[in-house]
Amino acid sequence: MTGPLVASSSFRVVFGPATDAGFDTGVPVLAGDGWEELFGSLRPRGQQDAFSLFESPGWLVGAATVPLNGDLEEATHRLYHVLLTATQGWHLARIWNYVPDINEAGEGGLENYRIFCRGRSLAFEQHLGAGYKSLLPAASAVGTSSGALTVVFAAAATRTHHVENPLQVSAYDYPVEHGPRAPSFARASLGAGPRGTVFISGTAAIRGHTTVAPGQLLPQLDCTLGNLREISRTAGLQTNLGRGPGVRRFFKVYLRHAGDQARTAAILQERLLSETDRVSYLRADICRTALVVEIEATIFRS
Ligand code: 3EB
Repeated sequence: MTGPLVASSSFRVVFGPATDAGFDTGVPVLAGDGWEELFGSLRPRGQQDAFSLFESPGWLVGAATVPLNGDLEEATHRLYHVLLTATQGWHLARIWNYVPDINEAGEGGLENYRIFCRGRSLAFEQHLGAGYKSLLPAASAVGTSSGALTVVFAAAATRTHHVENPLQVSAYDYPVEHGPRAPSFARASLGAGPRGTVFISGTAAIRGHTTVAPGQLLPQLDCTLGNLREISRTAGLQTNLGRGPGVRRFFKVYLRHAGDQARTAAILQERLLSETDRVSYLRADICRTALVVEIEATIFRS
C-alpha cells in the first residue's frame, strides 16, 4: 500500500495536473489515497449540461455532481440521459455512482438504491434499445455522505468488451426481489487489445443473486476475493488481477463500518495487494444493507 494516510476528508476524482482540484465524491477516506487519478493529464473539453468533460488520446471522461432535492429517479434519469448523449460514438468502459442515503426509503417506500436503479435502467433502455444489457459497462454504486448525486464515467474511443462472473447472476438479470429494475452494469469491462485497461466493477459477497454471510466481514471478504479471482480469470488476467511488473493497479475498498478498516487492510495486504498498488479505504454504505464490504479495481497493462 502506498500513499499518505488521510483522515476525515472525502475522496476526490482527479482529472488534471492539479491534485487539489477534482470532484468531491462526499465519501469519507478511512486510509490510503485520498484521491484517484486514473488517466493522467486530460484536456478539459467543456461542459455538457451537468457534466464536465475531459479528453485524452483514446478516452473521454466526465463527472457531474448534482444536489438532490426530492426526486432521485428523475435526477438519475436526467444525468444518464446527458451521459449517454455525451458518449455517443464512444464506448462506455466504466461508471462510478455516489448516491445519497442509498439505503434509506425514498418515494413510495422503495429503497433509494432501487429508485436509482430504475432511473438508470430506463435511461439505458431508452438510449440503447432492447439490446442495452450487452452494452452495459463496469460500474459501482455506493452511498455518499454528501447530499449530492455524483456520477463519473470513462468511455473509450475503441470498442470495449464486457464480461460476467460465472459464479454470479448478471446484475442486469437479477430477479425482481432485488428491485423493480435490475442494476445496470457488467462485472468487468475491457479496453481494446491485449494491453487494454481492465475495469473491475464493485465486487461484493454475492453468489448467484444471494448475499453471502449477511453482515459478517471475514466470510464476506473471502467470498469477495473469490469473486474477484473469477472475474479476473474471465477477463483474461488469470486469477490474480494482473498482478506483476509493468502493471498499474488502483483499488477502492468500500467499508460499511469504519472499525473494519484495519482488519480488512491486514487481510488484503496478505491476499490481494502488492507494494506498487494504489488503494483507498472508504467509508460507504453499500447497495445491499447486508453487505459490509465491496472492492473495485482498475488495471492498466503496459
Ligand atoms: C452487486 O454485485 C453489488 O448498481 O452499479 C456492485 C457494483 C453493486 C455496481 C451498481 C452495484 C453496482 O450487486 C452491488
